[in-house]
Amino acid sequence: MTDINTNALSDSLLSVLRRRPARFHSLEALAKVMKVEKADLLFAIDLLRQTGYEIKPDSQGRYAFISAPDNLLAIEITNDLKTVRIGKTVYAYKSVQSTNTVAARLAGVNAPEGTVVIAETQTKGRGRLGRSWFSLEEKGIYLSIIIYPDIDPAKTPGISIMTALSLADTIQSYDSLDVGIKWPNDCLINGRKVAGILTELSAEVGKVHHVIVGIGINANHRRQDFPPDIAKIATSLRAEMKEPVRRVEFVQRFLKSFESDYRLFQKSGLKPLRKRILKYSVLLGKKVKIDLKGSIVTGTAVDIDENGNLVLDTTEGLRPFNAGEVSILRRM
Ligand code: BT5
Repeated sequence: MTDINTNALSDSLLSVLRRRPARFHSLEALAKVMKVEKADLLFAIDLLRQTGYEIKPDSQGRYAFISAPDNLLAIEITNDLKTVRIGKTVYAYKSVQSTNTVAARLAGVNAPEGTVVIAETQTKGRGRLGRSWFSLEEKGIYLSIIIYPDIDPAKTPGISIMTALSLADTIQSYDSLDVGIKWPNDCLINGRKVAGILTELSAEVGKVHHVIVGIGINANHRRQDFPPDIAKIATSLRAEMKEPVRRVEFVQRFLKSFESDYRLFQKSGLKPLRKRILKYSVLLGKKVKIDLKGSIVTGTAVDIDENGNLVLDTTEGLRPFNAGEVSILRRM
């Protein structure tokens, strides 16, 4: 696990400089305000610059904040984040095996609800059923949110589709991208996968201990950045928008959207979210097949119900499914 966090002094220096961007401050004034030595400040400035911050000196040796890097640093994500709980605590890493694994460990020691684990890359990023998630360094967004929903474990499948909704709203807020949700856990743009969700839980009968909501987003990948097998099915925000996206801003918008959907979900389940989910669903009205670990059922997708099940109209009537691999058979 490689850390990329700044330290407490550089963080507070940053927040002082940032209050007045592009304005120069003398080291003497900063040292006085912050009650530290000038030498420590020079060390902190150096650390911030190494992390990618543009901090400029003038001819009189005064310093000004110019710009922040688009690195997924804890201090950047929490800076001016408009949420109450989600993302208020952030653990940021350059590289981890899987953000879901780190988050599960933190949930085991009661990290606060809304804690986010985020990384620039994952060496063992995972999808469902032991599949892997391609986690290209510094191009994507790989994050996990820890939540402790006070709900029946049977309702937890709804969390994936709820998250897909928050993600779809965030993606659509860019350039009105034509995003869709493919039940149960994908966001697509023009039929290609731009993001996937992996929800993992710890529960016992009647009680959820914690849920880790893992989200992988292809943000700034160019088409040629994907290996051939994934290139066929994947896209990125950059490939669709024809320009890079600021990942920190995307994460902040997403956390805000997630917080508001999660609040509704905790109160009333998927009921208040269903209409919006259905609006994004790419399966509704389509003839599909669902692979249930070997047995295949075909039918027309007609609904996503209040438990997050996909409802198919089959030869045996309406049937709800709470998991499975779905593919569209033909357009209707
Ligand atoms: C998913 O699984 O779509 C869930 C992916 C969740 C990834 C996040 S990243 C942060 C957190 N930490 C983790 O370790 N995981 C979560 P699934 O529906 O099983 O889809 C996996 C399949 O998607 C693979 O078998 C590939 O075919 C394809 N795939 C892999 N990487 C991809 C990518 N970057 N973009 C699009 N498709 C990809």
